Amino acid sequence: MALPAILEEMRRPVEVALEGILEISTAPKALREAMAWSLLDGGKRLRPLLVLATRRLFLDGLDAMPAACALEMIHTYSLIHDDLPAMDDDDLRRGRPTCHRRFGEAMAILAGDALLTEAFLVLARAYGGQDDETGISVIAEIARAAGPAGMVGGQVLDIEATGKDLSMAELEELHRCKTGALIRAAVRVGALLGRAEPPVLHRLTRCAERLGLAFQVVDDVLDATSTAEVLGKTPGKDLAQGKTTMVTLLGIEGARRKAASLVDEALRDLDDFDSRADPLRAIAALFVQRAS
Ligand code: GRG
Repeated sequence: MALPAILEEMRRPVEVALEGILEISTAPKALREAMAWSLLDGGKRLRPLLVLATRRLFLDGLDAMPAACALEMIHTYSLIHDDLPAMDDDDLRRGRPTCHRRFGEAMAILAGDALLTEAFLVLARAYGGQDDETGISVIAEIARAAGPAGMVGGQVLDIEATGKDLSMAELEELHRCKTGALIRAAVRVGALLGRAEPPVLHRLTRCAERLGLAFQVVDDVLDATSTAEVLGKTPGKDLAQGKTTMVTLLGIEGARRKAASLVDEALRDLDDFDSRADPLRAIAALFVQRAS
Protein backbone atom coordinates (compact mmCIF):
# COMPACT_ATOMS: atom_id res chain seq x y z
CA MET A 1 0.00 0.00 0.00
CA ALA A 2 1.39 3.40 -0.98
CA LEU A 3 1.80 5.73 1.99
CA PRO A 4 1.52 9.53 1.82
CA ALA A 5 4.99 11.11 1.40
CA ILE A 6 5.04 12.41 4.98
CA LEU A 7 4.71 8.81 6.26
CA GLU A 8 6.85 7.14 3.59
CA GLU A 9 9.75 9.28 4.80
CA MET A 10 9.24 7.97 8.33
CA ARG A 11 8.75 4.34 7.22
CA ARG A 12 12.08 3.90 5.41
CA PRO A 13 14.30 4.22 8.52
CA VAL A 14 12.03 1.68 10.23
CA GLU A 15 12.83 -0.87 7.50
CA VAL A 16 16.55 -0.19 7.90
CA ALA A 17 16.35 -0.50 11.68
CA LEU A 18 14.41 -3.78 11.50
CA GLU A 19 16.98 -5.23 9.08
CA GLY A 20 19.75 -4.12 11.45
CA ILE A 21 18.08 -5.84 14.41
CA LEU A 22 17.90 -9.14 12.51
CA GLU A 23 21.48 -8.81 11.30
CA ILE A 24 22.89 -8.65 14.84
CA SER A 25 20.47 -11.21 16.24
CA THR A 26 22.22 -14.45 17.21
CA ALA A 27 19.93 -17.05 15.70
CA PRO A 28 20.45 -20.31 13.82
CA LYS A 29 20.21 -19.72 10.06
CA ALA A 30 16.86 -21.47 9.60
CA LEU A 31 15.28 -19.49 12.43
CA ARG A 32 16.65 -16.19 11.17
CA GLU A 33 15.21 -16.93 7.71
CA ALA A 34 11.77 -17.59 9.15
CA MET A 35 11.94 -14.42 11.27
CA ALA A 36 13.05 -12.35 8.27
CA TRP A 37 10.37 -13.88 6.02
CA SER A 38 7.65 -12.48 8.24
CA LEU A 39 9.31 -9.35 9.60
CA LEU A 40 10.81 -7.93 6.41
CA ASP A 41 7.94 -8.56 4.06
CA GLY A 42 6.35 -5.20 3.55
CA GLY A 43 3.72 -4.73 6.23
CA LYS A 44 2.24 -1.26 6.50
CA ARG A 45 4.30 -0.54 9.65
CA LEU A 46 1.38 1.32 11.21
CA ARG A 47 2.43 0.67 14.79
CA PRO A 48 6.02 1.92 14.37
CA LEU A 49 4.69 4.93 12.48
CA LEU A 50 2.34 5.68 15.37
CA VAL A 51 5.25 5.55 17.85
CA LEU A 52 7.43 7.84 15.74
CA ALA A 53 4.62 10.26 14.83
CA THR A 54 3.58 10.62 18.48
CA ARG A 55 7.17 11.06 19.67
CA ARG A 56 7.49 13.96 17.18
CA LEU A 57 4.96 15.96 19.16
CA PHE A 58 7.60 16.47 21.85
CA LEU A 59 10.92 18.23 21.60
CA ASP A 60 12.91 16.36 24.22
CA GLY A 61 12.99 12.73 25.20
CA LEU A 62 14.37 9.37 24.20
CA ASP A 63 14.94 7.78 20.78
CA ALA A 64 11.70 6.16 19.65
CA MET A 65 13.09 3.82 16.97
CA PRO A 66 13.85 0.85 19.28
CA ALA A 67 10.29 0.96 20.67
CA ALA A 68 8.87 1.35 17.17
CA CYS A 69 10.78 -1.75 16.01
CA ALA A 70 9.91 -3.76 19.12
CA LEU A 71 6.20 -3.15 18.54
CA GLU A 72 6.48 -4.27 14.91
CA MET A 73 8.32 -7.42 16.02
CA ILE A 74 5.58 -8.20 18.53
CA HIS A 75 2.88 -7.47 15.94
CA THR A 76 4.65 -9.80 13.49
CA TYR A 77 4.88 -12.59 16.07
CA SER A 78 1.14 -12.24 16.69
CA LEU A 79 0.40 -12.57 12.97
CA ILE A 80 2.64 -15.65 12.64
CA HIS A 81 0.95 -17.36 15.58
CA ASP A 82 -2.53 -16.22 14.53
CA ASP A 83 -2.02 -17.87 11.13
CA LEU A 84 -1.08 -21.27 12.62
CA PRO A 85 -3.38 -24.27 12.11
CA ALA A 86 -4.24 -24.22 15.84
CA MET A 87 -5.57 -20.67 15.50
CA ASP A 88 -6.79 -19.07 12.27
CA ASP A 89 -5.16 -21.66 9.98
CA ASP A 90 -4.31 -19.32 7.15
CA ASP A 91 -2.12 -19.83 4.08
CA LEU A 92 -1.72 -16.25 2.95
CA ARG A 93 -0.28 -13.21 4.73
CA ARG A 94 0.87 -9.95 3.18
CA GLY A 95 0.39 -11.56 -0.23
CA ARG A 96 2.76 -14.47 0.44
CA PRO A 97 2.58 -17.93 2.03
CA THR A 98 2.30 -17.69 5.80
CA CYS A 99 5.38 -18.48 7.88
CA HIS A 100 4.25 -22.03 8.73
CA ARG A 101 3.34 -22.76 5.09
CA ARG A 102 6.84 -21.72 4.07
CA PHE A 103 8.96 -23.07 6.95
CA GLY A 104 6.75 -25.60 8.74
CA GLU A 105 4.74 -25.29 11.92
CA ALA A 106 7.54 -25.82 14.43
CA MET A 107 9.78 -23.19 12.85
CA ALA A 108 6.89 -20.71 12.63
CA ILE A 109 6.08 -21.14 16.32
CA LEU A 110 9.74 -20.60 17.15
CA ALA A 111 10.07 -17.59 14.82
CA GLY A 112 7.13 -15.99 16.65
CA ASP A 113 8.65 -16.82 20.03
CA ALA A 114 12.00 -15.43 18.90
CA LEU A 115 10.51 -12.16 17.62
CA LEU A 116 8.63 -11.64 20.87
CA THR A 117 11.61 -12.28 23.13
CA GLU A 118 14.04 -10.39 20.88
CA ALA A 119 11.70 -7.40 21.00
CA PHE A 120 12.20 -7.18 24.74
CA LEU A 121 15.98 -7.47 24.30
CA VAL A 122 15.80 -4.47 21.92
CA LEU A 123 13.79 -2.57 24.54
CA ALA A 124 16.07 -3.53 27.43
CA ARG A 125 19.20 -2.51 25.51
CA ALA A 126 17.72 0.83 24.48
CA TYR A 127 15.89 1.88 27.62
CA GLY A 128 17.13 -0.32 30.47
CA GLY A 129 19.87 2.06 31.60
CA GLN A 130 17.75 5.18 32.07
CA ASP A 131 18.11 7.01 35.40
CA ASP A 132 14.46 8.02 35.53
CA GLU A 133 11.29 5.94 35.20
CA THR A 134 10.83 6.55 31.47
CA GLY A 135 12.57 3.41 30.22
CA ILE A 136 10.88 1.00 32.59
CA SER A 137 7.46 2.60 31.98
CA VAL A 138 7.90 2.07 28.23
CA ILE A 139 8.93 -1.58 28.64
CA ALA A 140 6.04 -2.23 31.05
CA GLU A 141 3.57 -0.48 28.74
CA ILE A 142 4.51 -2.78 25.86
CA ALA A 143 4.51 -5.93 28.03
CA ARG A 144 1.05 -5.07 29.36
CA ALA A 145 -0.35 -4.40 25.90
CA ALA A 146 1.08 -7.59 24.40
CA GLY A 147 0.23 -9.91 27.27
CA PRO A 148 -2.78 -11.49 28.98
CA ALA A 149 -4.51 -8.18 29.74
CA GLY A 150 -3.99 -7.06 26.16
CA MET A 151 -3.39 -8.83 22.85
CA VAL A 152 -3.00 -12.41 24.12
CA GLY A 153 -6.12 -12.02 26.28
CA GLY A 154 -7.95 -10.57 23.28
CA GLN A 155 -6.99 -13.57 21.18
CA VAL A 156 -8.52 -15.83 23.87
CA LEU A 157 -11.75 -13.77 23.81
CA ASP A 158 -11.72 -14.13 20.03
CA ILE A 159 -11.34 -17.92 20.18
CA GLU A 160 -14.10 -18.17 22.78
CA ALA A 161 -16.40 -15.95 20.72
CA THR A 162 -16.30 -18.15 17.62
CA GLY A 163 -19.81 -19.30 16.75
CA LYS A 164 -21.40 -17.13 19.47
CA ASP A 165 -23.50 -13.99 19.15
CA LEU A 166 -21.74 -11.08 20.85
CA SER A 167 -23.26 -7.77 21.91
CA MET A 168 -21.64 -4.54 20.71
CA ALA A 169 -20.10 -4.06 24.19
CA GLU A 170 -18.58 -7.58 24.11
CA LEU A 171 -17.24 -7.13 20.59
CA GLU A 172 -15.69 -3.77 21.47
CA GLU A 173 -14.02 -5.31 24.53
CA LEU A 174 -12.59 -8.10 22.36
CA HIS A 175 -11.21 -5.59 19.86
CA ARG A 176 -9.94 -3.29 22.62
CA CYS A 177 -7.68 -6.15 23.73
CA LYS A 178 -6.85 -8.05 20.55
CA THR A 179 -6.08 -5.20 18.16
CA GLY A 180 -6.53 -2.03 20.18
CA ALA A 181 -3.96 -2.76 22.89
CA LEU A 182 -0.89 -2.58 20.61
CA ILE A 183 -2.20 0.51 18.81
CA ARG A 184 -2.88 2.21 22.14
CA ALA A 185 0.59 1.21 23.37
CA ALA A 186 2.22 2.58 20.21
CA VAL A 187 0.80 6.05 20.85
CA ARG A 188 1.36 5.96 24.60
CA VAL A 189 4.96 4.81 24.18
CA GLY A 190 5.63 7.68 21.77
CA ALA A 191 4.21 10.04 24.38
CA LEU A 192 6.06 8.44 27.30
CA LEU A 193 9.35 8.67 25.39
CA GLY A 194 8.62 12.36 24.83
CA ARG A 195 7.94 12.69 28.57
CA ALA A 196 4.38 13.92 27.98
CA GLU A 197 2.58 15.58 30.90
CA PRO A 198 -0.32 13.47 32.30
CA PRO A 199 -3.16 15.51 30.67
CA VAL A 200 -1.47 15.24 27.28
CA LEU A 201 -0.86 11.52 27.76
CA HIS A 202 -4.52 11.14 28.67
CA ARG A 203 -5.73 12.93 25.53
CA LEU A 204 -3.40 10.93 23.28
CA THR A 205 -4.51 7.69 24.94
CA ARG A 206 -8.14 8.53 24.16
CA CYS A 207 -7.18 9.35 20.58
CA ALA A 208 -5.38 5.99 20.26
CA GLU A 209 -8.31 4.04 21.71
CA ARG A 210 -10.61 5.55 19.10
CA LEU A 211 -8.12 4.81 16.34
CA GLY A 212 -7.68 1.24 17.54
CA LEU A 213 -11.39 0.57 17.36
CA ALA A 214 -11.70 2.33 13.99
CA PHE A 215 -8.88 0.14 12.66
CA GLN A 216 -10.71 -3.03 13.62
CA VAL A 217 -14.06 -1.79 12.28
CA VAL A 218 -12.38 -1.17 8.92
CA ASP A 219 -10.74 -4.60 9.16
CA ASP A 220 -14.19 -6.16 9.52
CA VAL A 221 -15.47 -4.21 6.50
CA LEU A 222 -12.45 -5.26 4.42
CA ASP A 223 -12.87 -8.89 5.47
CA ALA A 224 -16.45 -8.73 4.18
CA THR A 225 -15.87 -6.75 1.00
CA SER A 226 -12.32 -7.15 -0.31
CA THR A 227 -10.35 -9.75 -2.25
CA ALA A 228 -7.28 -11.83 -1.39
CA GLU A 229 -5.35 -9.98 -4.09
CA VAL A 230 -5.93 -6.59 -2.51
CA LEU A 231 -5.83 -7.70 1.14
CA GLY A 232 -2.84 -10.03 0.87
CA LYS A 233 -4.72 -12.40 3.19
CA THR A 234 -7.80 -14.58 2.92
CA PRO A 235 -11.01 -12.52 3.04
CA GLY A 236 -14.41 -13.71 4.29
CA LYS A 237 -12.94 -15.68 7.20
CA ASP A 238 -15.05 -13.99 9.89
CA LEU A 239 -18.28 -14.98 8.20
CA ALA A 240 -17.05 -18.50 7.43
CA GLN A 241 -16.10 -18.96 11.11
CA GLY A 242 -19.44 -17.65 12.35
CA LYS A 243 -17.89 -14.65 14.11
CA THR A 244 -19.81 -11.59 15.24
CA THR A 245 -18.22 -8.56 13.57
CA MET A 246 -18.97 -4.87 13.23
CA VAL A 247 -20.47 -5.77 9.85
CA THR A 248 -22.84 -8.39 11.25
CA LEU A 249 -23.93 -5.91 13.95
CA LEU A 250 -24.11 -2.69 11.90
CA GLY A 251 -24.08 -3.69 8.23
CA ILE A 252 -21.35 -2.53 5.84
CA GLU A 253 -22.49 1.08 5.58
CA GLY A 254 -23.15 1.31 9.32
CA ALA A 255 -19.67 -0.03 10.06
CA ARG A 256 -18.11 2.43 7.61
CA ARG A 257 -19.96 5.30 9.30
CA LYS A 258 -18.81 4.12 12.73
CA ALA A 259 -15.16 3.99 11.59
CA ALA A 260 -15.38 7.47 10.05
CA SER A 261 -16.94 8.94 13.16
CA LEU A 262 -14.33 7.32 15.45
CA VAL A 263 -11.53 8.78 13.31
CA ASP A 264 -13.21 12.21 13.34
CA GLU A 265 -13.28 12.07 17.13
CA ALA A 266 -9.66 10.91 17.23
CA LEU A 267 -8.68 13.84 15.03
CA ARG A 268 -10.48 16.23 17.39
CA ASP A 269 -8.28 14.89 20.21
CA LEU A 270 -5.36 16.31 18.23
CA ASP A 271 -6.87 19.78 17.79
CA ASP A 272 -4.57 21.39 20.36
CA PHE A 273 -1.43 20.26 18.55
CA ASP A 274 0.17 22.30 15.77
CA SER A 275 1.57 21.00 12.47
CA ARG A 276 3.87 18.67 14.38
CA ALA A 277 0.82 16.40 14.66
CA ASP A 278 0.39 16.20 10.88
CA PRO A 279 2.03 12.75 10.55
CA LEU A 280 -0.32 11.50 13.28
CA ARG A 281 -3.28 13.05 11.43
CA ALA A 282 -2.11 11.35 8.22
CA ILE A 283 -2.01 7.97 9.97
CA ALA A 284 -5.49 8.55 11.41
CA ALA A 285 -6.79 9.27 7.90
CA LEU A 286 -5.10 6.11 6.64
CA PHE A 287 -6.93 4.07 9.26
CA VAL A 288 -10.23 4.65 7.44
CA GLN A 289 -8.95 5.01 3.89
CA ARG A 290 -6.79 1.86 3.81
CA ALA A 291 -7.63 -0.85 1.30
CA SER A 292 -5.52 -3.57 2.94
C1 GRG B 1 -1.53 -14.99 18.46
C2 GRG B 1 -1.12 -13.84 20.67
C3 GRG B 1 -1.72 -13.83 19.34
C4 GRG B 1 -2.43 -12.77 19.00
C5 GRG B 1 -2.99 -12.58 17.68
C6 GRG B 1 -3.50 -9.36 16.33
C7 GRG B 1 -3.92 -10.76 16.40
C8 GRG B 1 -3.87 -11.39 17.72
C9 GRG B 1 -4.30 -11.47 15.34
C10 GRG B 1 -4.34 -10.96 14.00
C11 GRG B 1 -5.64 -11.29 13.39
C12 GRG B 1 -6.10 -10.16 12.64
C13 GRG B 1 -5.92 -10.26 11.17
C14 GRG B 1 -6.65 -9.12 13.27
C15 GRG B 1 -7.15 -7.97 12.55
C16 GRG B 1 -6.40 -6.75 12.83
C17 GRG B 1 -4.98 -6.87 12.45
C18 GRG B 1 -4.03 -7.00 13.57
C19 GRG B 1 -4.64 -6.82 11.19
C20 GRG B 1 -3.25 -6.86 10.72
O1 GRG B 1 -2.61 -5.66 11.01
P1 GRG B 1 -2.09 -4.71 9.87
O2 GRG B 1 -3.21 -4.42 8.90
O3 GRG B 1 -1.06 -5.69 9.16
O4 GRG B 1 -1.40 -3.54 10.48
P2 GRG B 1 0.28 -5.41 8.35
O5 GRG B 1 0.42 -6.64 7.51
O6 GRG B 1 0.15 -4.17 7.54
O7 GRG B 1 1.33 -5.30 9.41
